[in-house]
Amino acid sequence: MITFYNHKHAQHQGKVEMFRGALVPCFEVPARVDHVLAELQRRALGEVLVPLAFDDSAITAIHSPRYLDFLATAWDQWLALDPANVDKDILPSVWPTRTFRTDIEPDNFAAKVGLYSYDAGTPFTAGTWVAAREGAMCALSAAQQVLQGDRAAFALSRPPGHHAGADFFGGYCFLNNAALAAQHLRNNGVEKVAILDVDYHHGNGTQAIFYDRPDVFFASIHGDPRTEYPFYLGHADERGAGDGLGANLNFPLPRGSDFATWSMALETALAAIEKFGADALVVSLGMDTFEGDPISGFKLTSDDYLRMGQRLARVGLPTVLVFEGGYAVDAVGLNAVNVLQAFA
Ligand code: OKP
Ligand code: ZN
Repeated sequence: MITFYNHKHAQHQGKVEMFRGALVPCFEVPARVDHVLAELQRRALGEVLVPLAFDDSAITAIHSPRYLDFLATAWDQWLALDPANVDKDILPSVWPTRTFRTDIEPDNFAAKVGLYSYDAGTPFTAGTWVAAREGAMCALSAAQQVLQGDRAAFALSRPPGHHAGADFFGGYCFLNNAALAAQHLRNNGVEKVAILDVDYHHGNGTQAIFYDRPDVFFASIHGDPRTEYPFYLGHADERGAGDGLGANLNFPLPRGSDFATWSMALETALAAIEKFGADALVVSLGMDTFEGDPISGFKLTSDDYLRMGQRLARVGLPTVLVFEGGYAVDAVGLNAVNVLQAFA
C-alpha cells in the first residue's frame, strides 16, 4: 500500500490548548506522525511518497471560500495586530452562539477567529495553513491512487481533519481530509462513497458536510457525545436530512467499551455500508480508541488493530485510509501500522 506522507506536518506545532481553565501542552504533537512513519519504514509496508499538487478547486469542493481565505491570511492578520504575537499561538476566545449572526464577517480579528472555530483547544500557528494544505494534498493523492486502480492508499498527515466543517476549525482539525478524499472520488466517476470514521471522537465535521447528501454515506463509531468530545453531535438519532436521510449512521458507545463491543458496532456499520451499495470506502483512521490513549476512553489493544485491518480489507472495496487522532504517542506507530499491515 502506498503512503502519501505530509512532509510539512511539523510546521503545524501548537503550543497550548485550553483545558479546565488552564493552558496545557498540546496532545496533538508532531511526534505522532513521526512514529507512524518510522514504523511503516521499519516494517517496509510499501512506498512512502510526497503528495501530488491539486488545484484549489479540489479544496473549494468542500470548504467555503471565505473560510479558506481566513486560513490563508490568519497568521499575517495575527502578526499585524502586534509583531510580538510571533511567539504565541492563535486561540479563539469568543464565538457566535445561538441568536448571533454569522453572515457578516467582523473586522476584529478575535471575532473572526471565533466565527471560524468552535473550541479553544485548537491552536492556529505560523505553519498551520501550509501543513493543513499539504495534508489535504495527501488525502487527495491517496484518493487519486485508488482511482488509478490501487486497492488502497494511506494518507499520513497531521493536523487531523474529521472535526473540520465546511467553514470552521476545531478538535485539532482545519481541513477535512476524509471529506476531500470522498469528494475527489465522487468527482472522478465513483458514484457512491462510504466514509467509516473509527476515531474515538465523533466526526462532526464530516457528518455535517455530507448530512443532506445521498451519495456519500457517513458511519461513525465513537465515544457517546453525552460524555465525550465533541459533545454536541454524534447521537444515534442523527440519520441524515432531506435527500441524505438514511445516509448517516452513528454508533455512540460508552466509555470503557472494548473490542467485543466495538466490533459489534463495526459489523452493523459495515452491513449498512454494503446495503448502501458503496463503490469505494474512505476510513477516518483514528488510533485514539487504544486502551492507553490519554484523552479517550475505549479499551482496544494493539492486537485488536490487526483484527480491525483484516475486517476492513474483507469489505472488498477500494479504500482510502486517512490518519486522524491517536495520542498515546509511543504506541500510535505500532497500532496504525497494525491496521495497515493486516489490511494489506
Ligand atoms: C481530535 B481527534 C483534552 C480535550 C480534548 C479535543 C479532542 C479532539 C480530538 N483535554 N479536546 O478526533 O482525535
Ligand atoms: Zn479523536
